[in-house]
Amino acid sequence: MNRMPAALGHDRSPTPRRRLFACSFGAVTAGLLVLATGASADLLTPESGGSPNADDIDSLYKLVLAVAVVVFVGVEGALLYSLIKFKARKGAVAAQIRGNTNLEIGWTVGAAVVLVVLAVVTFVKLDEIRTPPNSDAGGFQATADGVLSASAFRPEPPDGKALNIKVNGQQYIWRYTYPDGDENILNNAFSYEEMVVPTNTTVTLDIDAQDVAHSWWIPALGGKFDAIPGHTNYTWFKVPEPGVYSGQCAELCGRNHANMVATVRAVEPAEFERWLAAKRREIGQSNAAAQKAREKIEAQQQTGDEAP
Ligand SMILES: [Cu+2]
Repeated sequence: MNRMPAALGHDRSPTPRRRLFACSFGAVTAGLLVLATGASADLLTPESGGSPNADDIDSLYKLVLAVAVVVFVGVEGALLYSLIKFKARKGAVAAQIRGNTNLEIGWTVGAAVVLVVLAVVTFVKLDEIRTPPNSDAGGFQATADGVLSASAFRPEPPDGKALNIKVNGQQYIWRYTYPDGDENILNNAFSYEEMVVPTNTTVTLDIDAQDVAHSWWIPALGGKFDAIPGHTNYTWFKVPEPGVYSGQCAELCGRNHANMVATVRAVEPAEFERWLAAKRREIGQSNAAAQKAREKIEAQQQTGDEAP
């Protein structure tokens, strides 16, 4: 018997119901993407307002968007105008024009000028986005004698003074190590998930990862930066006003990736100093308590060994 499998014999042409499903699926997907605040940021443009580099990225984006909108409206407008004005009518055929030298030179040069202007503006802005400025007069002063950990790769502000924080991505949490002037980084203050920073202070970040690739992203404080094991990426921000800026690991890094949130809390420099001192005290006390517990266990083991 010559029987065709049901799936092969099935009619694949679009039915109204299938078309409706495809349209609804597309609309729901687009709606979810728009509603995903982290992904859509400022809806149409990148988030800004937290740091000068984020503001520069935002203004550059808006400039490119404005030029693109003008080009789009111009091209589509000319197309629509021509479609309506020169629509074929009974007995009338629109003139067929080829080889209009002025027109062809015009749109070639015009497009080139647009690209050159955008390229120049982008490279000028890129420098401002990459290079951190000096801290403001009211910023955190503990680094007055210069950078605490200099690097040949990290862009530094012109006066070389910045608060450097190390950002380490781990499945599934962010760890921040604060400078201490101590050679041994293990003695430095650290925190998880929430980074506390002083306002009006240039903060440079050294970003890496402990296990797999992560991505550091606080939208209002600048672009995404890959956090990769064995490689350090650098960025910076300077927050003018106290406030909380939220972000999220932006690289699928495992089953709990969605829980890998990050927060930057900007506080007045004096409050930052108090917070840092309290953190150091807490960590010092915990280390002392752990040391005591270790000694006690060792002593117990020794007496246990000595007993018959
Ligand atoms: Cu991650």
